[in-house]
Amino acid sequence: MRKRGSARTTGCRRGRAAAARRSGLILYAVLVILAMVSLVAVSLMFRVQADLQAATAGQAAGQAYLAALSGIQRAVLVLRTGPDDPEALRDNEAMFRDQLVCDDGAEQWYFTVYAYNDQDPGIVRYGITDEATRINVNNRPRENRATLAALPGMTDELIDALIDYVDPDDMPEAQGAEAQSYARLDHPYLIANADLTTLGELLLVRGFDAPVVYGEDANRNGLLDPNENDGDITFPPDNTDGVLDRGLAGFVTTVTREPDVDGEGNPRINLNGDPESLQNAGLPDQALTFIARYRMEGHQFNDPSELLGEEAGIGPGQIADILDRFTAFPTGDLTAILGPPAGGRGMSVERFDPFELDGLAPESPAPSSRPAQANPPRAGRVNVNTAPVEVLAMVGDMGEQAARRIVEHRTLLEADQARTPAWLLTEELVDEELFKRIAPILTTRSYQYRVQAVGYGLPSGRFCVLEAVIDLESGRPRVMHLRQLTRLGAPFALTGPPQR
Ligand SMILES: [Ca+2]
Ligand SMILES: [Ca+2]
Ligand SMILES: [Ca+2]
Ligand SMILES: [Ca+2]
Repeated sequence: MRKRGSARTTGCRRGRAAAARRSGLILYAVLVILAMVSLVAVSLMFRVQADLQAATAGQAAGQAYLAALSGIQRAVLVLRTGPDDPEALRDNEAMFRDQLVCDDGAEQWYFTVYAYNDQDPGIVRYGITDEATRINVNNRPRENRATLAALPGMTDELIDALIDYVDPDDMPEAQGAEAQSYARLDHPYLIANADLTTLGELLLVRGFDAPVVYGEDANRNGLLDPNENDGDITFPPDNTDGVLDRGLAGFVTTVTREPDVDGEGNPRINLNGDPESLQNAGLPDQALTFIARYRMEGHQFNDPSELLGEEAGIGPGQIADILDRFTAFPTGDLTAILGPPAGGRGMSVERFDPFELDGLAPESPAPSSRPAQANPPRAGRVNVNTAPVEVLAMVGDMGEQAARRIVEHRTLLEADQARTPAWLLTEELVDEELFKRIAPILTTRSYQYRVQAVGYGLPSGRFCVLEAVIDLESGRPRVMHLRQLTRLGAPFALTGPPQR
């Protein structure tokens, strides 16, 4: 009995031990499963958190972009309401500085529109930049060589390379470089053979490197930052003279152009164009004779200011009207009319007599029967009514003295006088010779404006920097370029409006 009983007890013990082993196994399995589940949960949690962070960051970047875009929109608004009020555009804290866009509960979003301040280079101004206060490198670089040569850091070699980059031919200038030279580079590329569209495109022209184009202003904020005045210790290289070298970017543009129309909005008459419209333009006999002779000799006019002088009988008193109503751009079909160039055989009055000089009767000009055709837009000129001394001094290399006289005198002008650059001559600020040199590079109109805007959030400090060019040529402000400069860093400390 005992034996059977003890056998039963042993059997029971065995059963209990097996059950304990089983439940130990189950516990172990449950623990493993629990560990795995919590691992999955933790990794899922990390992922959700990362996604959330990414979404928040993306949203903040988007908000900063939109805040900066609001700054560009504000500039459009100011241009629409008052393009003729230079102070509203130049430095206007009430419209452009630390403007609140929205408060989303977590962040307050602002924008500031800023520009280089030529009157106090230590601080920015809160305004936009009239691009016609700069020299357009696309404006006939071959003819306007003297102006380009006056730019900082410019050399003959650079000018030749620039001419070749923009001219349509494949003939290199003396020190220039055409497509063949670029094809031989380690990393060859095609060149535009057309106008530069942006300042940055200058970097593609042989010899134009970042120090030439952007000077010491590596972050392009128009301010002298510590790394821009410490020599070679930190990027960029600089000369530690305490003055910001802005490179060509401080003086040059690629975006200016204007409709080639007179004060009343009619297309100007081309001195190289259709003889009939010239004949009917009410020019004095002597001027018509001069134009006819000049063109029969195979020349083309570069600018209507060439009529100034005894030969054409146009004096300072008439030049304002001439500059307003006339223009001079090359005409393709003129060569066809003229035949071979000057000195070539076959040039005769019989073959080309645009003005029928004998039968000319300017007293009773017959109205032109043809509808006026639009001229191509005139490539960027410098606005003599708005450009600073340092830029005017480079125009035709006129020098600082003449430029200073002009800038000092222009505040005294009547609105009507300021319509054409003729006032430089009538107010006796420049002589005839200098006038003829600078007139082809001067205008009295501005159509394009550059805007730099930073959008930023507080307290995060997240920001976005945008640069835009706004064009008024069509009558309505239009954004013609928009570029992100965020990767260059915040242009200055972004602290929000001063506490009141
Ligand atoms: Ca060429
Ligand atoms: Ca800087
Ligand atoms: Ca440096
Ligand atoms: Ca310097």
